[in-house]
Amino acid sequence: MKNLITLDEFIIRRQKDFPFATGELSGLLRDIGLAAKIISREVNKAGLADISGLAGQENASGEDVQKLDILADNLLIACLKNSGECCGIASEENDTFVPILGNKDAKYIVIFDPLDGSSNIDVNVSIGTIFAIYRRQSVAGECLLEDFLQDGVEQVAAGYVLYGSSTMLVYTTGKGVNGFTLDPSIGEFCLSHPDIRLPEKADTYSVNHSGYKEFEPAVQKFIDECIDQDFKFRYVGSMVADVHRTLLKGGIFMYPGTTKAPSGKLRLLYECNPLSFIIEQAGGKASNGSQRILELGAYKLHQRTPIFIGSSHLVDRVEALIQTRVLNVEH
Ligand code: AFP
Repeated sequence: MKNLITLDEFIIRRQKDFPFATGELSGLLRDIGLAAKIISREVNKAGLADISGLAGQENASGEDVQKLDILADNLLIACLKNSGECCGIASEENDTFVPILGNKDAKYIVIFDPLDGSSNIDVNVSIGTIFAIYRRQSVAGECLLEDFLQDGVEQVAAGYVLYGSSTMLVYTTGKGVNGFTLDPSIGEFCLSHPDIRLPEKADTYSVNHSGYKEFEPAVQKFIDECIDQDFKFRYVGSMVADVHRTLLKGGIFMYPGTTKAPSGKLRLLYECNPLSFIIEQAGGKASNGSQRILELGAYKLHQRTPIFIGSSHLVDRVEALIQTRVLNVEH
C-alpha cells in the first residue's frame, strides 16, 4: 500500500515546520475538515432526503437560500465553535458578522461561503465551500467589523472543498497548495495532489458568455482573442469548480463587471480573496482588471468585485487590454 497521508497528519507535520506554532491554526483547519466531511455527506444525499430545494428566504445579497446553504452554514459555525480557536465568523448567509462569545479571546476569525454554486444543487452539478482565515486585528474581547475587513494579503490560510465526482479539500497557508481527496470508506481526506502548480499550458477560458454584450470592449476583445486562438471554453457556473479546473488544467476564469453590474457578481471576502490566495500560491494571478485582488481594500462584508483569475500570462493580457482602453479613452 502507498504511504497514505491524511489531512490531520499533514496538518500536524506542517505545524512542526513552524517552531513557535501553538497549534491554534492547525486546530481551525481540522475543524473545517470535519465540517467539510459532514457537509459532503449531506450534499451526497441531497436527492434522497427532503433537504434540497428553496428554503423560502433570501440571503444578505437578496438571493434565494437553499436549505443546504443553511445546513452547511450552521455546521461550519458549530465546528468552529468546538475547538475554541475562532472568535467570530462572517459568511454569505449572514447579513453581519457573528461573534463567537464562548471564544471571545481567540486569535482568529473565519470568513466563508458555506455552499457556493448552490443554485446547482438540484441538478447535481459540483458545488463547494470556500474559506479564509485571518488573525484578528482587535486585541481581545468580542471581535469587531474591522477584524473582517482586512485585505486578502493578510489571509493566514485559505481553501475550498469541492463536492464533485469526489470530494476534495484544497488549502494553502502561504507555503504552496495541497489537495486532499475524501476516501469515504475510511472517512478521511488523503493527500492526493501535493504541491499543486498551475500548468504551463493554458488554452481554456471560462466566463458566462450570456453577459458578452454587456462586458466592456477590452474584455470582449480578450474573449474574441481566446476564440481566435481556438481556446477551449468551459463554464460550470460554480466558481469553486471553475477555479479548481483552472488550477489543475491552466487557463483563465473570469467574472467581469457589466454595464448593469459594474462590480460583477462575485464576493471579495468569501469567494475572490481565498481563491486568489490559492491561485497565486500555485503560480498564477488574480486581478480585478487593474489591481491585484488580494490588495483591494474591503469596506463591507458582502462587497463584490470583477475578477480575472488563472494563468499569469492570460491575466496579464486582459489587464493590458483594459489598460490600453483606459488610456485611449483618457486621450
Ligand atoms: P449561486 O451560489 O447562486 O449558484 O452562485 C454561484 C456563483 O456565486 C459562483 O459560484 C459562480 O461562478 C457564479 O455565481 C455564476 O454566476 P452566473 O450564473 O451569473 O454565471
